[in-house]
Formats: sequence, structure tokens, C-alpha cells
Amino acid sequence: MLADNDKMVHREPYRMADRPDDDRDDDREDDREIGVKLATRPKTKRPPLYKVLILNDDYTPMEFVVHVLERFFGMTHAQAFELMLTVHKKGLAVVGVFSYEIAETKVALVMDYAQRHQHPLQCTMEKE
Ligand code: TYC
Repeated sequence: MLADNDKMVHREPYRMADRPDDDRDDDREDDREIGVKLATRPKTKRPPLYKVLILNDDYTPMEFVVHVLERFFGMTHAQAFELMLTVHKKGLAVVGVFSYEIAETKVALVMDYAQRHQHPLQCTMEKE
């Protein structure tokens, strides 16, 4: 660290090329005087996210719902069982949040799987 009295100091007069810009008086057409934006932020937007929901019904067996949550949403048996009970008690629950394409695929896979097993389980998506 430099002590206060050791600060770098120009001991010679500035030559034109060395002078700080602020001191120049020959720069009236310089860009910086009319506020030109030098850097722009790239205009990127995050893609919208979609909630995937499972709905309760009176007929789909609890174990089937647990299996669906394990199979299509990567839950452990304990996580799946807990979420299934939430749906059973509250009527519905969010099982995951995904990009549009992934959410759409999950819904289609679950609906197809439930239909093939002849259960009325409903799975839907909505924008977050
Ligand atoms: N309510 C169903 C039953 O009592 C169980 C169930 C839970 C069904 C969650 C659907 O999304 C569901 N057998």
C-alpha cells in the first residue's frame, strides 16, 4: 500500500497525448458529450415456467398415484406418499415446475399411463 504522501504524481507538465480527457477542450464532437450508450445488456428472457398439478378423485388407488409420482416425477417413495396424501386431503397439488415442453410431456405421459390402467387420475398444467 502507498502511504498518502507516496501517491503517484505527475511531476512534469502533461503533454497533449497524456492529458486526461476531462481537461481536453478540443473534443466538442466527442461521443461522450451526447450520451451515447456504450454497452447494452443482451435482451434475454427466461422462458415461462409451468406448474404440473395432480388432482384428487374418488377412484384412483392411492398406491397408483404414489407409483406415478415416483415414476414420472423422480420422487422417493416417502416423498410420493406424502404428496399423494396432500392431494387426497386438499384436492390437488403441484408436483413440479417445468418449461412448457417438459410440463406438456409429463402431463401427456401421466394421462396416458392412467388411461392405460383405467384410472381416472387427472394431471394438468398451468402457467406459473
Ligand atoms: N382419493 C383417492 C382414494 O381415496 C386417492 C387419490 C389420491 C387419487 C391422489 C388421486 O391424485 C390423487 N383412493
